Amino acid sequence: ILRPSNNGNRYELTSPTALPKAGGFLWNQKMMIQITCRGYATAQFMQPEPAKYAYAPNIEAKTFMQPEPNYYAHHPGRFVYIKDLETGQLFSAPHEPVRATADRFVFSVGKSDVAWAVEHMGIRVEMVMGLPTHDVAELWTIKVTNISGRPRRISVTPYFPIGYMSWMNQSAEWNDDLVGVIASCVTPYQKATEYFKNKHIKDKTYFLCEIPPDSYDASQQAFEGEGGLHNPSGLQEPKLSGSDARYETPTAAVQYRLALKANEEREYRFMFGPAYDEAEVRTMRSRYLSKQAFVRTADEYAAYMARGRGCLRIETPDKELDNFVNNWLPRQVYYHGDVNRLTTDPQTRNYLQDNMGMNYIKPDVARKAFITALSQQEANGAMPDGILLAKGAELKYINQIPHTDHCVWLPLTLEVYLSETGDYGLLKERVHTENGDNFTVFERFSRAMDFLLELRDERGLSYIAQGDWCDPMNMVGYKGKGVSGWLTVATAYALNLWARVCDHERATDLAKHFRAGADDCNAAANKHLWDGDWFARGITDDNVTFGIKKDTEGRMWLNPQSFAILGGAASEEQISRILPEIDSQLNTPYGPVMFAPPFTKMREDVGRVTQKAIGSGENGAVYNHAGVFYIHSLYQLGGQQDRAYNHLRQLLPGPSESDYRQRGQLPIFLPNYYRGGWKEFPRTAGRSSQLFNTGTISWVYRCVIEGLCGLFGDAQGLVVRPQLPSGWNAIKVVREFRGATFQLDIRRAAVQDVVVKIGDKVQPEQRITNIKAGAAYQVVVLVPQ
Ligand code: CEZ
Repeated sequence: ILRPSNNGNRYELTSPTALPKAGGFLWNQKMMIQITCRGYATAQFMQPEPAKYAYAPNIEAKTFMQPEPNYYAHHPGRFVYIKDLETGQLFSAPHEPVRATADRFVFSVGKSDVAWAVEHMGIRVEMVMGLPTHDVAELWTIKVTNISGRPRRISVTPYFPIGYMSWMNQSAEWNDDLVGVIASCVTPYQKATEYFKNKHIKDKTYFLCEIPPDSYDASQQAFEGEGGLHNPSGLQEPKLSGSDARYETPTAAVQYRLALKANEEREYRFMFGPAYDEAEVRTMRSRYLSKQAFVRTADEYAAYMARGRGCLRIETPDKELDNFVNNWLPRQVYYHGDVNRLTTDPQTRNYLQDNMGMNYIKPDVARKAFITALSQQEANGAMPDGILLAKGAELKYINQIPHTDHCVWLPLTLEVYLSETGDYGLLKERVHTENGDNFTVFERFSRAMDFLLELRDERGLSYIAQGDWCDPMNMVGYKGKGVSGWLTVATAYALNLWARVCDHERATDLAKHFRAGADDCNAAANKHLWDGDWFARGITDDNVTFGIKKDTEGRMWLNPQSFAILGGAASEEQISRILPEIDSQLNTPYGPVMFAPPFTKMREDVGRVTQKAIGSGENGAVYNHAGVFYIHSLYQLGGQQDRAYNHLRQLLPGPSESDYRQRGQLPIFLPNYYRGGWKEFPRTAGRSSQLFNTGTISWVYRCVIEGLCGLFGDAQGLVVRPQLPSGWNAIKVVREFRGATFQLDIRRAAVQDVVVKIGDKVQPEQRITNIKAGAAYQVVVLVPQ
């Protein structure tokens, strides 16, 4: 049902029912579209807040991108009906709305387009969707071929529902001049002030045809009629009715009636998107809607995607992993760094981590992100809950809830910037904030670290307020006293990392100060949170320690363990107790769950995380972001290559067919979670959230590059310290680093410790120094058996 094609550049799914929610996604800096194998689509564009041009049939709540989307018959989608005019038989491509069983079905996701080939009733339908690089629009090619070996009379009816645009004003009509359906609305609002903002937004949706159709419908009701979407009334007539929509739900259905000889084919092009006015529609049409323009645009878009190809190529015994790492992982990292999840106020921790991944693709972008983030630092050194990226942007949704962890992410993500670029000059830049202060980056980091030190109670534990990394853990500390065990040990990790930078900058006293602070956090964690075999998750406002042995729900949590390893709270002896507990309490075939057992009812001193469905989201899912922190901690620890690789591999769907079916997702991205509840609800365990917005992704790239391949930079050069799983004898790696290319042949040999050779020359240390930009290095790396 599933296979890579075109050298791993595409993935093909040959059933519309085996993984019904599986899909692909395309984006540019202004828009994103996620489309399923069955043709359901969710598109958003920035103006500058996320907006839609194809809507649900009823009023949709405006919210952030949700996991596990549900699809239903009238969900927005892109479809084409094919009707045999002699027999009256009907099917639709890709699969919805008719849901006929096709003779052949191929859903093919590429990096820069999404395509289908569907054959049924002797007709082949090929659909391809692409995007421009700089504009908001979908470019569709629909090709129909008569493969029945005899002459046929058919109708071809693309159907792009527009949905319920607005309760104030919505309409649609055919426009002869523009050759398409133009739908118009007024974005609903009530405050007079909003009028002046809304005035400039794109309230039109267009569906344009390169070739004028024989008939059309612009009213959903007229098209669908009594027949329903399986057999719309409009298709039961000789032609579509030419309807308009007057404060009625708009749609775009256009029909071509064809007589095709055997093997004859027809190719059509369409455009779908938002516009401010008809003049803009006209401009878009002339810019894109032709064969030449489609070809040119596809090339440009492919070049845009190629700029996100990343810095690593691997050849290992695990072909599926290779495929993912070489083709799809950097693409998803690029998506995050390039568009910031299509929000104007990304959560600070997300913004920093998404940009962490960008260090491996375009370090300049990451550099700028530090400056942008720090320019919004508060006067007391705290980082805000979200970073405002557009003029007039506001903190929304979760960013209105006070979280206490944002400063932690500064040194964690800076570590990668410095190791990739060696650009310590960043630390000397001055950054001005609106509150009038003007400190260097270095000073700002120190202030943020001091803020974390301040943010602790008399025991030395970090306050949690209404959340830390875990957004919905909102009631542990809402009365002002509760503390986070995770944040306490994560603070130690951040302080230790920052102390190293202080060393490099010869700020010895500061280094000492921050190390002492880290030791203090770790001591407090050990005194108050060590439960004998693992660290507790926190202590509530009412002084109840949780995430401990005597808890029947939320007994053991993953994050405090990973960060206790990373930040030094856990001694070797403690680690030797923690790891087997993670194996036995948290691991599942789909990866470790974020905690176990999941909560079955509200715990008012922990918060709404306990109200989420069992095994979904933060309530004990295989929450990949938490999983990859653990993987990172294993690679940092060393000597844990098998555990680390095993968990790394679990992040990815497949390669067995049953695993693909269970997860329900193509191995072209990592979702934010897979369902947990492995013991409670095995039927749904492992199911993908399908949400490709996730902080996981930059850490996974980091773990592959720095952990598995062991190739990370420091002030002197490129350190080489691979951590191959014990089942592997050799791998080949191409790594781009500081402008040079390294071709590494890494294999086991009778050596005591890693040996690095360039050509025949054994290097004095496990590091390549004096790197020349533009040079290519052939490196042989011998690792112990
Ligand atoms: O949001 C993510 C956040 O973007 O949840 C992570 C957090 O670290 C990320 O910064 C863990 O909590 O209930 C909620 O509010 C959820 O927390 C979600 O918002 C979650 C979403 O599923 C979006 O990815």
